[in-house]
Amino acid sequence: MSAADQIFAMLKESSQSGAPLYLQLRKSIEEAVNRGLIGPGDALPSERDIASKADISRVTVRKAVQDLVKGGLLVQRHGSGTFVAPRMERVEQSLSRLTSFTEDMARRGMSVRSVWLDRGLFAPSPDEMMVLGLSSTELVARVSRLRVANDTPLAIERAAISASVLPDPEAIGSSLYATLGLTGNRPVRAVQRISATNLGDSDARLLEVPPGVAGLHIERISYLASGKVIEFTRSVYRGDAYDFVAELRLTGPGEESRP
Ligand code: 16G
Repeated sequence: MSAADQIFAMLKESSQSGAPLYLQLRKSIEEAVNRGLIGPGDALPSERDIASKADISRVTVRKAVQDLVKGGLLVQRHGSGTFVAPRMERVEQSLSRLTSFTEDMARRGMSVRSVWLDRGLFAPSPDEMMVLGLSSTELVARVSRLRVANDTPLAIERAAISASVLPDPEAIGSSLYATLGLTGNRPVRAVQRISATNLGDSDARLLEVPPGVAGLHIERISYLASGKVIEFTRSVYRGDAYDFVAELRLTGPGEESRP
C-alpha cells in the first residue's frame, strides 16, 4: 500500500469521530507514523495526492500538515517536500575529554558532514577582542558551520580564531581541529559553558526543528598548553539530540577542588 493509501485507510477509520476534517487528517497521519506504516525519513505524499485520495481540500491538508510540522512529527525541506522526522538517537557526550565534533561522531561510527554558513576574516567584535586578546586593528577568522551526523543536523557552531593563527579560513577541510593541528595550534584544554536556550527561527530552520523548541547554547573557550586562548566558539545544539555527561568525584582530604 502506498503512503497515501495508508493515510487514507486511517482516515476512514476515524471519519466517524465528528471532529473537524483537518484534525481527523492530522490524527490519521500521526496514527500511520505511530503504527510504523510510514517510517522516519519517509516522504509524505504530496498535498495534491492526499487531497485527491481523501477527497478533501488542499487547504485542509495543508493545515493538518503544518500542525504536524510545528509539533515536530514532520519536517519540510525546501524544494524536496515533507518527510516524517528522523527518530533522534541521543548522543552522549563526555564533558571530561577535549574532542572535536569529527572525532566524536567517527567514534560512534556516524558519518559527518558540515554545511558552511560563513567563513572569512573580519574586524573582531568586542567579545572576540576580549576573549582572544585581540586589538581592534587585528583580524579574526570566523568559521560558522551546520554540523550534520548521519544526515541529521545536530548543531550550529560559530568559531572565532585569531587571524594570526588561522589566516586562511578557506583552507579548513572537514575538521577545524585537524587544520589547527597542522600548525601546532590544536587546543589541549577548554572551558565550556552550557546554558538553556529556545531556538530562534533561523537556527531552528537549519536544525530542522520547530522554532522555539529547547536547545543548548554552548560556549567553548579553548587553550594551547602555553595558556594562550586559541578558540572562542559559540554553538547551538539540538536539545533532543544531546546528553552532556560529567563524572563527579568526591574531593579527597588535602585535595583542593579546582574550577
Ligand atoms: C566541537 C566543539 C567546537 C569545536 C569543534 C571542532 C563542542 C560544544 N564544540 O564540536 O568548539 O570547534 O568540535 O570540530 O563540543 P572539528 O574539528 O570537527 O571541526
